Formats: sequence, C-alpha cells, structure tokens
Amino acid sequence: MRMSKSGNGGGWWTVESHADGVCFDKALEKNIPHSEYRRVRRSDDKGNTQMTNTVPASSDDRANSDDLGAFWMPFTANRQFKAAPRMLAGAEGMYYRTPDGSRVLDGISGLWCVNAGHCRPKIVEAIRRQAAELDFASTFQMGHPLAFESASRLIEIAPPGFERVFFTNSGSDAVDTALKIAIAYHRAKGNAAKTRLIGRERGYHGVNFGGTSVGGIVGNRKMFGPLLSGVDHLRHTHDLERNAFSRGQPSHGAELADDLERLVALHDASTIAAVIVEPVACSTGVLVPPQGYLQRLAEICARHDILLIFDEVITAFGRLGAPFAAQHFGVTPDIITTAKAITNGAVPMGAVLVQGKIHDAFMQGPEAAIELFHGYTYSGHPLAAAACIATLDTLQEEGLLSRAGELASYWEEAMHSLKALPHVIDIRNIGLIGAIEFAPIPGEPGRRAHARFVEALRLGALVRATGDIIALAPPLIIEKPEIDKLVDVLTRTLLSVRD
Ligand code: PXG
Ligand code: PLP
Repeated sequence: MRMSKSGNGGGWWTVESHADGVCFDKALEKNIPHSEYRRVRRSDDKGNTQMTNTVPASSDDRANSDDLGAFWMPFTANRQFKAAPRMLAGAEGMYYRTPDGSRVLDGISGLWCVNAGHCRPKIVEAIRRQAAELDFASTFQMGHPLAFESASRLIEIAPPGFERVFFTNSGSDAVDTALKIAIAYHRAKGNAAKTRLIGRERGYHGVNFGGTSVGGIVGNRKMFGPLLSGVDHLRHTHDLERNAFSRGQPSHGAELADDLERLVALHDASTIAAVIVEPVACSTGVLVPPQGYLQRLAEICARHDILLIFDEVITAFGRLGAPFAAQHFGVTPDIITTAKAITNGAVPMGAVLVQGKIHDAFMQGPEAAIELFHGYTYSGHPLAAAACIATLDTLQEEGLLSRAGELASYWEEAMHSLKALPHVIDIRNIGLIGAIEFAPIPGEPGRRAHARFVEALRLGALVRATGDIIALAPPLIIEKPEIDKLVDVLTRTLLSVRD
C-alpha cells in the first residue's frame, strides 16, 4: 500500500492508491478487495437507513440509485469509505445520531461549523419560515431586507473600522473574493502594479484557484498545474523542536513574520497587493501563532501598504472566545474572510468583511456605474441570510461568543492530560480548539491519526484526522462533563490502537 501527501480531507496525508488492491480499515482486517465491495442502503419502516454489503459492483450497478457509487465524495478516500461507510442520520445539540441509533459526541462541530450546536430551534425555524416566505431573490440590482440586515449584524460584532460585507457561498468563494478585492483596491487607488499575493506554507484557503494558489498544502496544489502566477509564500510557524506541548500561543517564532521582509526585498512592495493568513491555521493541524507573530506581520504589512487578510473561516464566531480571532489577538487586519459558523453550518454562506477605506476606494466615478464586477447568484441568499441572523441571535443570547474564553483553561488541562499517551509528540490548544500530533509511521504518513479517528468514532466521538494530527473543536455549548467524555474516549482510543 502506498501512502502519499495529499489533500486535507481524510487527512492532510492520506491514501493515494492501494497497490495491493485492498482497502485498509475494516476491509483490511478481513482482507477483502475493495472491488468486491458494494454497499446498499436499506430503509426500515421508521426511515432509518442501514448499509449492507452485497454482490460485487459492476458498471450496470452504477445507475442504481440505492448504492453509494454516484456520489464522488470530497476530500475522501472514496474506495476506502465505500468499503466501510461511516454514516450519520440525525443531530441535536452536542450529538450526532447514526443510522443504527447510537449517539456520537461531536468533537469537531461537524467540520468546524456548528458553533451553537446542532439543529438549534431558532435557526431551524428561521430557515423554515424563510423558505416559505421568500425562497430566492437576486441581489444583482435588486434587494431583499434580510441580506442588508445580516450584513449590519455582522458589522455590529466586527473589529473596529470594518464597515462593509460582501456575501459569498462558501469560505473558498470568500477567499477568492477577498484576493480580487485586494488587487482591485490597489488599482482603484492608482497602484495598479500591486498585484502579487502572499500566502503561507501549510495555509488552507479553500479550493478555488485563488485559494489553492495562496494555500500551502502540497497535496491540494500539486495536481492542478501552475495555478495563479505572482504568488509567493511565507514560511509556516510550526516548530516542534522549540514549541512542543506549548499551552496556548507558543513562545518562539515571532521572528518568522520577518519572512515577509524577505519577499518584499525580492519582489518590492510596489508589486505586492496582500498577505493572507489564518490567524490559527486549523486545517493543517492547528498551528497556533507564536506570541507576537501576528502583531509583527500586521506592522510589516502596514509599513509597505500591503493589505492584511485574516482568513477566519474557522476562527470566527466565538471559536477563540471573541466574535473574531482579530479581536482575540488584538490585531486588526484590512479584510476578514469567513463562512461555516456564520449560519451555524445550516445553509451555505460565506462573507468578506472590509475596512471602510477599502469600500470607499471603489465608490468613485459615476453613480450609475457598477463599482465591483464580481458576485455570486446566491450572494446574500434569503435562506442563508435568515440562518445568519438567527445564528447571531442564538450565539449572542446564549453568551456563546465569549464562552470559549471561559472554558479555555479547562479545555487546555483536558487536552494536555493526553500528553503521556503512546506516540503523542505534541498537544496544542487555543480557545476551544485542540490538536494531538502523533509521530508518523515511517512510509505511512497519516495512517496513525486515521486509525485513531476510526476508533474514536467506534467509541462514540467524532474528531478530525488531518495528517498525523487529530484536531478538535467542539460546539461552544459543550459542558465540562462532555469535555471529560471526549477526553475519556480519546484516552481509550490512544491506549487501544497500538501501532
Ligand atoms: N479558509 C479556511 C481558513 C478554511 O478553514 C476554507 C477557507 C474554505 O471554506 P469552504 O467553505 O469552501 O470549505 C476553509 C475550510 C479540515 C477542513 O479538515 C477545513 C475546512 C474545510 C474542510 C475540511 O480541517 N476549512
Ligand atoms: N456558469 C454559468 C454558465 C452561469 O450562468 C453562472 C451564473 O450565472 C455561473 C457559472 C456562476 O454561478 P454562481 O453565480 O452560482 O457562482
């Protein structure tokens, strides 16, 4: 079996091919070739679904709507998954329910989205009501009230100076929108040569061409040709030698922000439009910024008139104990991208928040002229806008925007209690985010975390495997006994999976 560095799904490192034709996981235990597997969904009279193995798949079967063949799953080892599917059927609060009725504690908020917990009544009701009231209305030369209201509500909780919101469908769209706005901003200011974009090694900024280009995960990049030109990358901040088992922000590495000066010296500031970083790089395994790093990066950007974009697709909406990570770290960027928890994961939506000066730069020329030739059919979609407002209501009414701060020290202790377990080489934490890094098995990167993800699920907790790291980010409604339960499942998992 050959392993290779690839996407961020199923692991930053994941299986690329099965040279022996056998899927690992459960199929491996039984030594069953994946080609002989086909799963069929059966529903009982209560509507519960169950997966059953049946006859070998053939091309004739592909049209069968009951099998798992048609859905090409994102960031997933499709053949491995379909040989041993992991299905969810329902959710409420902190828990998922599987088709056979067992409860799974959600340790990763779905996929870093469900900050207020699952199926919250106010959000469900807002979406239901909106679907019946106004299903769709364009925001191109038209409007509907909730799009404006949701933008205003976001500005109310945004850091100082943020005045405008551009809506998108996802985090990937938010990133590409932000990069385009940055280049167009400098052009509007008369600096048309400022077009270069700087990302960071190990950064994740979604999967559109712009985000892939500024992203720094090799598996996400290598299959897609030359990508955007005029892009460069800062060094990442991961430093196990100096910072392993840091609690919260590590002490070493602020000087890595000076890497931007190297790129300025190489390209000249007059050619650089923007730097984009995740305040905490989550997808790549929770890289917490060293103390002083973000401040230093912001200072260098300001000195060279380079826009600083914080990609807060994961870190916004209370994850660190403040509405945005920018407020938590006390660093104000020029642009913020966000998505995911903006609707509590219930309806796709992303947003780009910009400082007043950026929007102002576009408001020139005749009033009848379109100022920014950019937008999505679903920018400010009524269902998404309704879900966004209801999400903000829920987060604010329940004090969830600050709750991660209140739980952070309990969470930190809980995470670091796993320190001595087998193969653990680092534990990281900030706000209600955690990560456990394992020593990789030589030649089989990612296998260790994947095996533990599968076992934790069997024991009743959903976590995320990325590379040789298990990432955690529970809904912000989590109670201390549930943190204990998560730690208990992880402890048993790390003790029982030996290799
Ligand atoms: N930027 C950041 C910082 C993200 O975390 C995106 C952009 C893209 O958002 P969309 O909505 O287009 O997926 C993300 C998304 C993981 C994982 O394994 C993380 C994301 C998505 C899928 C998996 O940690 N983050
Ligand atoms: N492709 C075609 C042919 C379209 O007509 C459109 C939108 O009108 C798009 C792509 C973009 O779709 P969206 O606005 O949902 O991003």
